[in-house]
Amino acid sequence: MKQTNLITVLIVFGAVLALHAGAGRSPSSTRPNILLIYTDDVGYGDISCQGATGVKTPNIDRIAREGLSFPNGHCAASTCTPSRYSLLTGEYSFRNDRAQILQGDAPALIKPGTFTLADVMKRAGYATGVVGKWHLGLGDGNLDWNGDIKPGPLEIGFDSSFIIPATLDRTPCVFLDNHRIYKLDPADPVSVSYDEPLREYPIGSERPDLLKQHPSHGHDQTIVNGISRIGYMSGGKSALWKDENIADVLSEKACAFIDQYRNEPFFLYFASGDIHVPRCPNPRFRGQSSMGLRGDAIVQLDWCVGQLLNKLDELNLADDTLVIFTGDNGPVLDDGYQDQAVEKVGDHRPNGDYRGGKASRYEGATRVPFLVRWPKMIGAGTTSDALVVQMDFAASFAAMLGVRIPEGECRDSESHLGALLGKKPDGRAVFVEAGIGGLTIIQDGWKYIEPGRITDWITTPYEWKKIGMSGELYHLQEDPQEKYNRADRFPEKVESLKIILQKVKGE
Ligand code: NG6
Ligand code: CA
Repeated sequence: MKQTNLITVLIVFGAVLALHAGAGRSPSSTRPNILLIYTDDVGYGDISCQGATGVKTPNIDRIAREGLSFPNGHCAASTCTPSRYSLLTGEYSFRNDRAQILQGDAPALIKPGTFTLADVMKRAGYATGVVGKWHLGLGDGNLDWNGDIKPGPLEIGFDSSFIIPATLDRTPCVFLDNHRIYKLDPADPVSVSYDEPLREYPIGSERPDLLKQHPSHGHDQTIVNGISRIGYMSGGKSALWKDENIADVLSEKACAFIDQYRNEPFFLYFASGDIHVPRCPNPRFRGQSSMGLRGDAIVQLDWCVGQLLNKLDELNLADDTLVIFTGDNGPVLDDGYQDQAVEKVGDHRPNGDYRGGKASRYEGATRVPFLVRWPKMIGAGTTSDALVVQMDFAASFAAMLGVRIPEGECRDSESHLGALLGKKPDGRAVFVEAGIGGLTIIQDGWKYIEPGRITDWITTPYEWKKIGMSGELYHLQEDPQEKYNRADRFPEKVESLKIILQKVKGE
């Protein structure tokens, strides 16, 4: 861990640290609960407080109105698994070759013994929980889905977990309650395969007549709930999820966690399945946006956020809870199902004014909604231009809570607590982002995209172009939309950013 500016943070938050020594178990103005609401594929412009036109998000907007918005807030990567890897480990995903979009039967990516964001919170005495999408692999390579499914979240710092193993579009389509499949009948064991077809349930490519939502690319294997997925599965009939009810189940579990730990500080990582494909919101949200299923899934997500905020209000915990609303990567329209996301987007701009989205390396890939509310510490309705990144939560919360991160762990996480709480105007100086096709480095408003393929489409199949040997260079303040590649005009800038990138990589 690098502790840049730790001294300043200590001065600003001296009181926090001093008071911490005498803090008791209950949440307080020095040890707030942390509710991290993490979305899937929600773009910068997909929320109404950031310009959405096709959908209204009053509950998400409430976080912004009562808290702090970071227009320059980033996830670490342009797809799910590497972003979540960096969020939890405080380490760049390029340091681990396996940190790529995982199948549903992939072994655990984060090995037990790794010190994670959840460990930071646990070491500070918090109750830690995860509810929602995992997508970081499970088991040690020899997984029996009908026994104890581990290692997983419980082996890397979470006290409790209720998760979707991979993503909504991948088998197995069941929830895991701690180590076990939720509602599994032992007489009907689950098998999962990503190679050999399992034929107990129909397969999308063979029985398209059974589908209620058709794929546009891939997604034609086992059919569960009228939707064909990536991967095969058999068994577990009593445990299969119904897509329309997932948001209800997850928000209920999250609220139950908050209820249970109302009297002690808690850390809840709530990873919503929305708005990843297949978009299949509950019928009560249908038609609530002008954008069809993709917009209606945003309405559902907003409803979930409302459930959580209401729960905090009901328990009188809002003042002592730091709520973060952010997500794993930029937006995509068609992502493999014919859900009319492209046809119905209208003038709504999922990536705001930025270029690119999911899978890209332009700003739309990682510049995601990033809102923070903590009424006792943060001014309502404020905005900060600081470059803040999710990978820094580990070191920042460790600094806030007086937790020492073991040597060599969370190695890329920097404490920027002052920036995250709106007390300091500057955040990170240097940040490296992982996209499909290569890396990108940001420093002092300059951005260098290394050679490799890149897309600025926000619909699949992506159209890729090749970035030549000199890479691409943009000045984000002057050209936030990345229209003018300045690599040829400023070769010395390109060189200096390349050198910093090599240093970060350890080359
Ligand atoms: C892609 C899938 C896409 C989505 C993505 C992962 C196809 C054609 N596309 O390979 O549908 O699952 O992986 O999304 O299969 S993520 O948000 O979890 O990274
Ligand atoms: Ca995602």
